[in-house]
Amino acid sequence: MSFPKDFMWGGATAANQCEGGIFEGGRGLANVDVCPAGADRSAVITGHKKMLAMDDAHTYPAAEAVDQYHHFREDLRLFAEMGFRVYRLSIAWTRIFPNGDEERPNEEGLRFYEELFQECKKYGIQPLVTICHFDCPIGLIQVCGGWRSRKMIGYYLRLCKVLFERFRKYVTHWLTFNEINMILHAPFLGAGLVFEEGEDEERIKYQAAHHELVASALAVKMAHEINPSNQVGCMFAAGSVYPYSCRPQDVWEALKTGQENYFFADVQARGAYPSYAVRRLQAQGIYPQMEPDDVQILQRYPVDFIAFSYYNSRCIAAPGSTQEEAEGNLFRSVKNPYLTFSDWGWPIDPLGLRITLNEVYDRYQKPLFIVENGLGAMDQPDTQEQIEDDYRIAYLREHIRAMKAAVEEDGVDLMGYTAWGCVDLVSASTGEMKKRYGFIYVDKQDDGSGTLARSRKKSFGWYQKVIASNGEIL
Ligand code: BGP
Repeated sequence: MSFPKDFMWGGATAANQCEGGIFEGGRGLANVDVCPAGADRSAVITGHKKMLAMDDAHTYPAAEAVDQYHHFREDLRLFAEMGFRVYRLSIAWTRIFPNGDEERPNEEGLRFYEELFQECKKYGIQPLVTICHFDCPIGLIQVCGGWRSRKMIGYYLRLCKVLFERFRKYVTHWLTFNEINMILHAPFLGAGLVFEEGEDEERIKYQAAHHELVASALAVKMAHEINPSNQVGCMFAAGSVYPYSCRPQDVWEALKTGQENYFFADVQARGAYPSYAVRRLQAQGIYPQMEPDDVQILQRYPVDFIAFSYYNSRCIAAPGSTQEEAEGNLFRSVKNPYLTFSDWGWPIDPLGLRITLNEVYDRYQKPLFIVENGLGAMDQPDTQEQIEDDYRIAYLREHIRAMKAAVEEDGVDLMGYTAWGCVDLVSASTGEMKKRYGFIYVDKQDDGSGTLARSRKKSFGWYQKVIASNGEIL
């Protein structure tokens, strides 16, 4: 009774948060490039401030990020030293199709990822590829308004076809969209949506979500046709929703919030809109427009496995409650009095991971994959230039313990675990560098200074032992 021998231990990153090099290799501009650091970031990522180009008044942390574009060999060497069996990364769409609507892909972009995958292969590290991690070409936002348009399905599938064919011999594990449910909370990141004054935002978000869901199902179909060994997962931001109290109104509100969160994976895993969503979207007059074949497409091509990120649970009270609001992964919730919080106010709830694993497994009965988990914290090098990140070790240890219990004691079928931001990278919600998750420190600061040099934190050696012992030594 322990983790399966082939349990996939590793780490996860996203192109826009680590690659940089946004003007290199023929790459085009993407939504993620124009999300500034600072006060305007929130309005931009939620689609309320239109920013489709860079200006001089803002700084754009994705432009250089931690320059993995030029450091990937070094990063992979360090991942291999930690014993990674899997590395989750994403493709920058505009490296492959700079504008999004080209007929032919950009060879230089393909070559970059090919070299990266060759490097993975050299170390026996399996890539787990997120096809779209908060990534939408600016060209497509200009041409058709991002995922509000059904045309996006065709552009996305063009990208998928190129990836599945070109990287057939390197990649067999794919995720269609990162945190697909984030479209409801950060629609510019999730779907390239920018709202005009007076638009019905909910209707547009659910229409865009429908397009992504159809695209995701068709990507599953295509992946299996091109290589029967391909396994494709959905990916959503998980975290069980607790009622603030046992008052039925709180319980009901928590259940509804949970359903809103599960809606996407319900469609991707079970192949149909759940009845609660049909009724509520119809009642609000925002049920998406569908083509006649859509129902069948969703039904025929469900995902093979369920991937999710877990940072924290959420706590919900009935409307009208005066409970204090909590921070956390772009979701609204109230402060859970039984938990402690990170420096960014995110709740810390390891048992919540076990609860979430059980809940998700009960719901879908498909293999699960934790593809993000970790602690965003400020790291200060000590006088010897070492980073003693015991707080990160403590967080990860408790979460891995909870995951172990779910596997060993509850029988959850779990494929693997990739810790988020295994090498320091730019924060998605805040654009900061100082919110660090890595086992590997990168000398890059919020003001853009730093040598980009990599160094091992204390957690590096700790995680190395965790992997070497297959989760027995924590
Ligand atoms: C998820 C995203 C990641 C990542 C992570 C941590 O929502 O999939 O891209 O960044 O959260 O969040 P943050 O960077 O805001 O700390």
